[in-house]
Amino acid sequence: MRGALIAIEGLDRTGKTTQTTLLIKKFENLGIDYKLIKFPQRETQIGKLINNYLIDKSFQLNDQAAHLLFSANRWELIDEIKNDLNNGKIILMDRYVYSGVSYSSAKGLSFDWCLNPDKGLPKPDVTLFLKFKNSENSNREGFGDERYEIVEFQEKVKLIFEKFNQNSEWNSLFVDNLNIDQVHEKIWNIVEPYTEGLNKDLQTF
Ligand code: DGP
Repeated sequence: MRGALIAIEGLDRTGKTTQTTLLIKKFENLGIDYKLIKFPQRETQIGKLINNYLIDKSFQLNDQAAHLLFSANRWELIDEIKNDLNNGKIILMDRYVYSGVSYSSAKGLSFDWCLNPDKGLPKPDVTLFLKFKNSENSNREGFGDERYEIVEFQEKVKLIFEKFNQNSEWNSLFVDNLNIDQVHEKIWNIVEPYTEGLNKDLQTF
C-alpha cells in the first residue's frame, strides 16, 4: 500500500494554509504518517529565487522563465515525494501543478505551454479546491503583499482554475458562509477514506 497524494488548491487567501494546518493536526491526533509540502517550496536554492521574485515586485524576470522556475521547484522535490508515498506516508501539498498552470497562464502564456514542463509529475489522488463565489479573498488580511495579489489578476486565475475543474475529478468547496471548522469537516469527509492507503499506481500529468 502506498500513501495518498493530496493537493489543496485555490486562489490566494482562500484559507488553504489554515485548512492544511487543521488537517495535519488531525493526522497527528490519529497517528497518521504524513508530510506537508508547500509549493512553492521557498527554502531550496530555486525556491529562494522564487521567493525573491514574489516579494520583490521590482525583480525582473520574464514570465516564461518564472514559470519554469516554479515547475523546476516541483520537479526538484518529486523523488522525495515518491519515496515517501511508497513508504506509506500521506503527502499533503499546499498548492501544486494546478496553481502553477493557472497563475502563469493568467499572465497570457498558453495553457498547454504552461502544462508542458509539469508533464510526468504525479497527479494527486485527491484535489481539494477552495473557492469563493466572489473575489472575497481580496478582503482577507495581508492580501496585496505579494506580486499576484491583485483583484483583476485573481479573477483571471479563477477562470483558468475552472478550466481544470471541468476536466478533472476535483472536490470544489465553496467556503463563503462556512466557518473554519465547517470547511475542515467537509475536507475531512473527503480525505478520511484515503488515509487507509492505496493499492493503485500513481497517474501522471
Ligand atoms: P503561496 O505561498 O501559497 O502564497 O504562493 C505563492 C504565490 O505563487 C501565489 O500567488 C501563487 C503563485 N504560484 C504558485 N505556483 C506557481 C507557478 O507555478 N507559477 C506561477 N506563475 N505562480 C505560482
